[in-house]
Amino acid sequence: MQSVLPAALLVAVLAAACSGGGAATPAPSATAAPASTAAPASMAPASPDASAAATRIEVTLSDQLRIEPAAMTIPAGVPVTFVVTNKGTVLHEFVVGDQAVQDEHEAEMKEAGGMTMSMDEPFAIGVEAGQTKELTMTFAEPGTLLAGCHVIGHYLAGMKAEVTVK
Ligand SMILES: [Cu+2]
Repeated sequence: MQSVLPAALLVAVLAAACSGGGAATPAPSATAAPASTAAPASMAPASPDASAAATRIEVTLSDQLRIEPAAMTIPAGVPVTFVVTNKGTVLHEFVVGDQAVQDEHEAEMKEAGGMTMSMDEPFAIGVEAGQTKELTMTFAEPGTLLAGCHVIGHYLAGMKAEVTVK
């Protein structure tokens, strides 16, 4: 009796091991398939570097209340880093978003009595005079956006740029 149970267990274990092994074999090959699709994915570490280089955009802010370039085109679906330099002598902002975002931020700045942002947001940075800061964003969809500075009076004076995502 005692030997029967272990034997039955052994058979069960063997059966399980067999069927399990059979099932497990497709499993590694199934993970091997993603692994071979991971070959493009393992190329991905290289392509972020390449695309990161390709999607760094140098931007300058100036006391002439201009954002240069005034029009920029960036790719959708990959991280884009704006390298923003304030060449002026006062603080400027770089706020990226559609018209609604710009209007909202303009209103916030007015409400705050012209107090500049104390902290950066995922879509906006304040850049002190003479400094360079980076803002990295990924735009899921093609479209036309704006970049603007909302230090009081700047946006209305034309401190904005067109950002085309495609
Ligand atoms: Cu400004």
